[in-house]
Amino acid sequence: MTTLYEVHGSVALITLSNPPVNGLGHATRLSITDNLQKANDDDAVKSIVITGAGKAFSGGADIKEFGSPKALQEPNLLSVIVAIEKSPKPVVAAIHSVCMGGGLELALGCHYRIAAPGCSVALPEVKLGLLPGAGGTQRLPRALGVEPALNMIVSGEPVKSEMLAQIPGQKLFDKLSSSPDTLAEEAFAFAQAIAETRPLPLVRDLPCKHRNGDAYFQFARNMVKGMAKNFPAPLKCVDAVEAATRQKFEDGMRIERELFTNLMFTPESRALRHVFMAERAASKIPDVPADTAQRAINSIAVIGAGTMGGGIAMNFLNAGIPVKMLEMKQDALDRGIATMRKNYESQVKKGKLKQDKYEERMGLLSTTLSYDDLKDADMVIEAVFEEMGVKEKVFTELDRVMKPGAILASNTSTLDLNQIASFTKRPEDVVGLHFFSPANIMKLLEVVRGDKTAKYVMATVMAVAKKIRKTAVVSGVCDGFIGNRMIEQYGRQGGFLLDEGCTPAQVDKAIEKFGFAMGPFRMGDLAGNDIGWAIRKRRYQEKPDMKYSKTADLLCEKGRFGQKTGAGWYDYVAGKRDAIPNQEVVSMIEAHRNSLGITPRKISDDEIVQRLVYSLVNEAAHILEEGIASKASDIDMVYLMGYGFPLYRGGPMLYADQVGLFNVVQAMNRFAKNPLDDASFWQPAPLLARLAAEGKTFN
Ligand code: T1G
Repeated sequence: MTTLYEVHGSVALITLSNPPVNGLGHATRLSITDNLQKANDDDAVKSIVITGAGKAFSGGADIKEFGSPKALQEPNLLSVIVAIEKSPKPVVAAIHSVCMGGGLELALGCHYRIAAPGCSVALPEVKLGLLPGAGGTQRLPRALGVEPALNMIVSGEPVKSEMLAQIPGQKLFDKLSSSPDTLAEEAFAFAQAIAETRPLPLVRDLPCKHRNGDAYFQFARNMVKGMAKNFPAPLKCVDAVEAATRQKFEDGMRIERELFTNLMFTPESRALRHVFMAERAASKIPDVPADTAQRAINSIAVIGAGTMGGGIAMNFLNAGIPVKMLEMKQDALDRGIATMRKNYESQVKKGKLKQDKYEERMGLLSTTLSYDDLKDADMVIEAVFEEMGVKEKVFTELDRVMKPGAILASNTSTLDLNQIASFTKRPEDVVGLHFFSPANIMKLLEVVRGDKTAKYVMATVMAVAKKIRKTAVVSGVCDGFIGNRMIEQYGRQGGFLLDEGCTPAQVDKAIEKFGFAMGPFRMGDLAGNDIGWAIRKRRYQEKPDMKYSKTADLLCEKGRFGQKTGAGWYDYVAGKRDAIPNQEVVSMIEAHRNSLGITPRKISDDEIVQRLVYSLVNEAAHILEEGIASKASDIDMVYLMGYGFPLYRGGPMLYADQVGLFNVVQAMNRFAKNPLDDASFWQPAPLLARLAAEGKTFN
């Protein structure tokens, strides 16, 4: 059973009990209608209360059911809500903690609603590429008023129950309990008080008008169009709510249903639902049970007060965790702290951070020039120069001073974590925490698991990642881990495209039209072309037969490192980020082509996008085969959260699934025939070839 049934005097209590968030899956829906019937059949029962067990009233429809027949299996959510409305005995919703999506729609079908203060109330369906599909677009405007309802539906953002209760004329809540603890008894008392009240009030019978609807909805559409970009759902939310003001209830419900069903099958909704589940799946490590004991992390040490060290430290200060920062010289410390202050002060100026919060956070920061001061920290994260000799010195010192049980983390982005761990006598306590710059902004955190990293260390850092609001993805040890290993192939394809006839702007525009935040050349200018240059120089030694275009080296030899030197693939005007195409660079590329005897050809945007994106997919398939990543959705999270892959496409692996792996392999076979490309790279990874041959998908 996924609802509990009790009778107390003349009140029947139906408690949703489907952990973790009382998702309204089929079994729960059936259990609600069965118990509703039971309550109506029991003469001793005069009124009914519905509430939720655990940490939510209800988190809505069961997202895990979407796409399966169960989602529509009767009683579907619409039928459950109608059954509640038709109940001859009054039904009171006792709402607490979280009341979202279908959970709120269920409550709107009840005759009365009592909410505890502090409850998060939302219709977040738009964040899944949908709109409320069980009457939310028709009932909420009736209960709350058209404009506050439309704001909630289009934003999907939660609003606190006490805020909603203050909206003039609202009929969403009949009352707020004086506290969460008194909700149950107040709901019971209310249910007894209205037991004989008739007629039973129905939200669907409330009027729903907007005094100047045409103008308002036109304004709403213009606003939504701007923020919706590649997502169709927000505009459909406006359509559905407008229907509530213009149609009879049942007609409005039909319009909502049609809009909802259409959105369910859009690739954008498929992508957003995939991301919702992928983000939560990433925190689960197949061989580390959820109940693995964790270490308490109440204090952090950060080695290095540079850009990365400062950004890393801010994450913990923001989470209220004290940080002790070490540098070799006082002026480096002073510079690092000044940068952190500047970051916080700009947030205060923008109104994103209160002054007292800023001071509170900086109050948690201490500094030192001596390793011995770090010994009591629960975890230390080094963000020093990316060179193995330096890492060795740092970890030897850390091994000497840190207390037993401390976690020793490296922020390395490319170096071998197992080798770093070997500099200590406690490799089981060594882990990689690869933050992405700017570390206090980027959500992605690659957690690099060494061969000897202990399971409790993994469990601990994954929990810490959630606490500092990072999306953590576990990576095995290889050069570049997941993201940087994939982007190296993406960058190689960008270079070959230049050799074969493209300009940097053509490549960037094509992939930005596909949805990337930035193409490879604008991104190189932002990150610094010298970073890729250093990696290629290492590559030329390690893998002399790995093919690269020389154009990026030629660019760096001219000192055109990008925005930091005012010029890279593009020119930049001081203080502006606009990438201005530079004829000298284009001529340099043309001259380089001539020197190779290459006749430039016109390359379509489709080919540009396919070669860039499929290079990610093929390298990712190798990463999966080698067990560097444990699941394809983890790779999607890396690319969505750290590399600007378009959210509405769900990540490279979901995108490849939607194109069809057979088609991806076909395209790769074509690229392999191009003598100027790298035929050996375009041999499909065995996993990809197998899935394509079997008509299967990554996800
Ligand atoms: N369905 C299924 N599972 C869900 C779920 C849901 N609606 N919400 C959460 N979970 C799982 C989640 O996958 C994770 O599972 C666990 O619960 C804890 O989640 C017809 C069609 C409710 C605020 O969009 O916003 O109703 O990883 O880590 O931080 O109009 O979950 O443990 O296996 O996020 O405390 C609309 C989505 C659905 C709400 C709790 N509802 N959920 O946050 O825990 S569509 C939503 C959330 C709908 C109707 C339409 C949050 C939360 P696991 P968590 P949390």
